[in-house]
Amino acid sequence: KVPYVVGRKSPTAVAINCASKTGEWIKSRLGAYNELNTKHAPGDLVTDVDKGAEMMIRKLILTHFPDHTILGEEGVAPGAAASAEALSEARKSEYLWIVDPIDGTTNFVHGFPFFCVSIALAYKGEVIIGVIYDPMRDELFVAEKGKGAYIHGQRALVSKDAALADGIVAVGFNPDREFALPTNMKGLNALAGQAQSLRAGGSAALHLAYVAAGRLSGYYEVGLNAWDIAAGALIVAESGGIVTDTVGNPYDIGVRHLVASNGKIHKELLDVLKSADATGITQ
Ligand code: 2AM
Ligand code: CA
Ligand code: CA
Ligand code: CA
Repeated sequence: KVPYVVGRKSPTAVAINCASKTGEWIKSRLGAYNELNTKHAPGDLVTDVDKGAEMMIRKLILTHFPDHTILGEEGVAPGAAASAEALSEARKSEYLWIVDPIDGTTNFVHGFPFFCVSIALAYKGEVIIGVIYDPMRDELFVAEKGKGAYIHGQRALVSKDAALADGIVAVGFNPDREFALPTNMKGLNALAGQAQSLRAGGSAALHLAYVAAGRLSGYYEVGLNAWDIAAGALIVAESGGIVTDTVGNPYDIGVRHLVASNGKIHKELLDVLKSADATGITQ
């Protein structure tokens, strides 16, 4: 049982408020952003809207929970991952918010309407709340540990597809051209002959929300970060799905190579990635 402090606003309400307010603002900045040069990787973009959105979220969270810790993508060096030290600190901190202010920045920059705000709350390293908001469709995905996942108040459930061949699987094109992209391409190639169809929308968090909603039967990508996954992983699990790393270990905030599915196709998905040498993990 999570010992919430009595008399405080519920963290779920704060997360929902943060995600929807920030999402509305992001939408209002479509086509009116300034691109900031990170020079990290050619495909790794960041704008003033990413930074501004993260500041809005931080401010709102700290107004209600001044003693909580926040791990946000724009709070680390450009292109940096959530470091091992940051994650080990995170596991120790009682309440840790894991925030991606815009997941799908490349889409946002080009006006491709597939991006979202992703906010998770972890208690001693375990995700207990996940909220994803898609401002272009006004879709709000919310999960609380043990209480199910909801899309605007309607129960979210994963798809019934029993085999890879029955559904759509999403993949990602991480901008890291040394390791992640080539690995993902191997996975993509192998899945192409197995899944009914493939998609790559460019937002890890929305892919996870779509697995939870039963629109995708699975999603695979290596080279992600804690903030891409945390909220979506809980939302998938609470919708009846399964989230693991690419070799089948259970989800944890340190996982970067991800497989999420409706559960029924999970083993098949892991097997295809293993035989294609596309897990990104050497065992
Ligand atoms: P972002 O838009 O928040 O940066 C697309 O494959 C996914 O990869 C998106 O969720 C995107 O998140 C993420 N992504 C973008 N650049 C990345 C990087 N340098 N390392 C890891 N993930 C990245
Ligand atoms: Ca980014
Ligand atoms: Ca992201
Ligand atoms: Ca981001």
